[in-house]
Amino acid sequence: MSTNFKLKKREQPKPEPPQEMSGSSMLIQALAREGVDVIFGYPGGAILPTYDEIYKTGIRHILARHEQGAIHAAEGYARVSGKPGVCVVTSGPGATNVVTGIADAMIDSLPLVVITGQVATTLIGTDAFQEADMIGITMPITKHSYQVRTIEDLPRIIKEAFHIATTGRPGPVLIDLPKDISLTTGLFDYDKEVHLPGYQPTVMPNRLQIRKLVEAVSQAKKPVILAGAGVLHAHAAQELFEYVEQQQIPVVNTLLGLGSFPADHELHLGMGGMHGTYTANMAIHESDLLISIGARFDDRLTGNLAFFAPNARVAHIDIDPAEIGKNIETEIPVVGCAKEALKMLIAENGKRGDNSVWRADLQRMKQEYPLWYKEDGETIKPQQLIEKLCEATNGEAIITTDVGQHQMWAAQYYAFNKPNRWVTSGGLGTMGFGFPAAIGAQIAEPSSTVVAVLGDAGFQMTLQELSILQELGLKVKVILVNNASLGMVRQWQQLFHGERYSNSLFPIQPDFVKMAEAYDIKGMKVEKLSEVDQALKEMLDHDGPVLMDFRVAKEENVYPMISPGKGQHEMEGVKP
Ligand SMILES: Cc1ncc(C[n+]2csc(CCOP(=O)(O)OP(=O)(O)O)c2C)c(N)n1
Repeated sequence: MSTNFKLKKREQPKPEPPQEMSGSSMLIQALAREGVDVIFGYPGGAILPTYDEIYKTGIRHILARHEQGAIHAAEGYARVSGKPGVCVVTSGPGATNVVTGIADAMIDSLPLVVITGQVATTLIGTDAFQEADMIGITMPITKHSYQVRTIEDLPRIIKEAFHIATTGRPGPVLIDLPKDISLTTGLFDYDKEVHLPGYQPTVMPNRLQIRKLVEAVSQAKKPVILAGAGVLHAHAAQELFEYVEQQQIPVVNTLLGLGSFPADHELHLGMGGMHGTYTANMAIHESDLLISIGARFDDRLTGNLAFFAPNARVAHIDIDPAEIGKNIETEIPVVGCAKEALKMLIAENGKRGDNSVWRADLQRMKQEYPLWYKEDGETIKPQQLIEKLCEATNGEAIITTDVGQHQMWAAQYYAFNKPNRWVTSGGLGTMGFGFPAAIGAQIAEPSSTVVAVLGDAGFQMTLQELSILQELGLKVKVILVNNASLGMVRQWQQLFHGERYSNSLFPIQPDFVKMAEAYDIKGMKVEKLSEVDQALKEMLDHDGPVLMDFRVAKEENVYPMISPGKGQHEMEGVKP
């Protein structure tokens, strides 16, 4: 039984006799051996030997306009392709500019290999020009961080880095490469097996635990599955579907798990959590068996833990044992890959529990308390904009978002029926993520429609990447849900800070259409509801990138909502 769970199987290259070459040459050779077809990055002094190799070999490199853009693009690429995203930057400020992206990838379990240039080994620790202690800085936000100290270690380190990033629970791995090592020559032997006795992720679940779960399902009257991003990372959407069909258990998605189960399925209850659906949250609250699959019970999902799923036995399937019991007491822990666990559950073909009354109750709840908003027939309601976008793209576009109100509306109103169409910064909540992530997503899937749904504030954090759309012929469509404010901050100030709008409203804004034109991109401003359908059609018909400035109702709030300190059953703003 293999314990090496790869995200996507690569063809194993034939062994090659070891050759003498420089460190930078080794790096590029190793990337080729790992099947890397694109690097996202930005050059500078300490990493120049590697850039020289990039030039000589012609390996594809996307030159972002800021290192943060490069790393979020690598994340978007990883999320959509299932392959590791590779990011190469220089030492010092180049390296510190990717710290947010590394933290983002860590908390959202995205496989990245990040290569940072470093000052020469003889200068490390001397406060040399452009020296930053990247090991010290990134240790808590990577799956592993390496500093290469000798040329002999380099092939092994690169091989281990890819192995660690892509196996078990995926995550970012950093390789800090001092300049002298990249210039030194040594023997490149890339055919040695990875040998990490202390790192052996458990892939196959324990059969006894699976049987306990089967037994619990057969007894449950009110079971619910909570499906998270782990289902997607394990490529297990098909198995989840089969298991749900077999056992007829209703499904709630986490924010990051959207798309792991079809939104239009009768048993799909929507997203749970702070801005989840009433039915999803009440189902968890009332359930007698909660089966979490690849989800980590974060506070945005659970609300006040004291009121979370008070009547439920909890089963938790996760490849990362550290997640089990971290936030929620778990009666049936199942450590292993979600795909393998689901396959075993399907094969067990256990007795279905008698949950027909429960399912009928939940269907009624879904009918009675759907997501809702008030239309006025004139202003563009952001929720309606997303509904129309979903219609116009048949729910099949890849949607990336930033963080804030627009993110929640996209999660609520875009019906994700397929896996890996949804790219959002869930754990870290990183403004500035959505636009570069769309670039990475489009590079991963050049023929798919990629729409970046962004807030006007978040977009302004990484909009310098507009430069590369025309340059690379990327047809990314950017939709600004423009409420002239830091919408989510404004909402919280309205609800919890006595309407004191401290630094959250934009008195003036750039002319986004002119900005688009400056980058040789089609730009459109849309202010009336009556113009939305046509505008979306024009956007999608246009054979190139588009920047759409949708002026939406400024004071719209995201509902329903679980306010801080409240339980899942205490949602406000539910349809009256
Ligand atoms: C880098 C970063 N800084 C600050 C925040 C805190 N924050 C969360 S949402 C938000 C407002 C976002 O405004 P906008 O991008 O316009 O989106 P909207 O909420 O209006 O849809 C802020 C400031 C954050 N999430 N990320």
